[in-house]
Amino acid sequence: TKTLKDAVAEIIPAKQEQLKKLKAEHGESKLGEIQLQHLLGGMRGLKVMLWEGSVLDSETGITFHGKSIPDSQKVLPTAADLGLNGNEILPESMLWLLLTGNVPSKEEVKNLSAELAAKGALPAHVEKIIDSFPKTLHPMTQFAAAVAALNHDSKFAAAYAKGIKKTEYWAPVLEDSIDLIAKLPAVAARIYYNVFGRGDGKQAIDSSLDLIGNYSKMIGYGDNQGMTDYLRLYIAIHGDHEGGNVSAHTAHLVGSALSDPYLSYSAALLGLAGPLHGLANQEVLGWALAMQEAVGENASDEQIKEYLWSTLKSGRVVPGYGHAVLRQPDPRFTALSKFCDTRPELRDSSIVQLVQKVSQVAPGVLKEHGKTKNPFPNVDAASGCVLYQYGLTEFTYYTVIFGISRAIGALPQLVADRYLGMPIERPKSMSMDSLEAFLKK
Ligand code: NMX
Ligand code: MLT
Repeated sequence: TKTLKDAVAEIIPAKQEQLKKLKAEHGESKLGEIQLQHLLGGMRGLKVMLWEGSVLDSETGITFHGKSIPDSQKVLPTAADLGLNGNEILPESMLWLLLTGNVPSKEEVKNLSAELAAKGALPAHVEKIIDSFPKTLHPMTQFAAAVAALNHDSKFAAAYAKGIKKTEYWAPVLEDSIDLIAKLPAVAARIYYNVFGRGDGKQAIDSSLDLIGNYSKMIGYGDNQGMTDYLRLYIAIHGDHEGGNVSAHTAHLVGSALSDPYLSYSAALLGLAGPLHGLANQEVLGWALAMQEAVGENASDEQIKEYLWSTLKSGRVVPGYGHAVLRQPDPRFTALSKFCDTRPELRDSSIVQLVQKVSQVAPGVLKEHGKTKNPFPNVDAASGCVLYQYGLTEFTYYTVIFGISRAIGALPQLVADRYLGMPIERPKSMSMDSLEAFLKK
């Protein structure tokens, strides 16, 4: 049985060779052309980043090292495989896949889970920082600040200060990444306790449980098997969405300055906190509840249409719909909806039913509206209503759960960036005057 560090070390020579060959054989090959509209349009579609863990296809959605969500559900070890309750993928299994490209054995996941539990406790200074925040400070701001403060103990920053060789950077970056992932549940649970007074404020880590089994227990859902299963699935499938999304891209950019994983991931969380990105899951719930309030529990299609139009006419976006890359319903939305179909407590929930109904009505309205390139639901359309139904009703907290997850995708790429020797990211920018001058030539 390998450790995760051994498994990463094992793939590095082949990855380095692959990069060397690509550079040597295709260094000057064209991957497309840059037009002015790209520069002005958020760089949509430009192939300008290396990202190993996953690739997003506009029609079929995300694959993790070539595996779709259903493929991953078939092969990745679950809680039951570790002798725990529950049949959903463990985020530890996804982390292993994203870091190495290989499916881990049950034993490997079990050992990784135990390592994460052993490393999960918070240093006293971070507990104090979280405890000192006003309850009115948004949970995502608290999350990012606490994660940045964890860099006090960064192994990479300490090794860099001592003059570690460039070829060895990846090992302390991996160590910091594992330490950080291990501590995210305790950070998130302490924020939940401090702001909302729910869960276990003492953050006790149970060494017999997996990462998210522990998290669920810490936020007060240890006895709710449905919620624990949901959190495992949610956190496993939100982990990676290729490199160009705001949070992953930010972690990669900040990491390219050799900022350690804590600083890089803290910056990523601040991007995730924007309403067009991760905060959309908070926005969806607020919006859906306001609709429920306005039109009652059993809204007709017509009432939903009217509500959608009132949102659009007021100049707001419909949260949970559209995507910068996807042009079909998000397979993560489909996976979460399937989860709801298998659980009577969710199938019969009025808020889950409303969200499902909206997903059938909204695409027609958004098509008629004619602006968005993708009228279909993204993952955020579905993720919050399940939390709400299970009693986690404080929706300003929802993006924190997304933030636990994204680490599982963004941090593996930081490790790859370091073993591949990726340089500092520094694209060329242009002013409008310099663009005009350039285009006149
Ligand atoms: N409701 C209303 N208008 C929309 C929507 C929507 N859901 N989605 C896109 N549009 C508009 C968009 O604002 C833009 O308008 P304008 O020309 O006036 O600036 C126009 O349609 C074209 O936008 P697109 O090219 O389709 O989308 P883009 O790639 O720029 O942005 C999102 C992608 C995801 C930011 C956008 O679809 C959106 O704002 N969706 C709602 C927020 C959301 O659900 N975000 C979560 C994304 C997933 N995540 O977890 O991060
Ligand atoms: C994500 O998971 O990061 C979102 O779907 C946004 C994106 O991919 O651009």
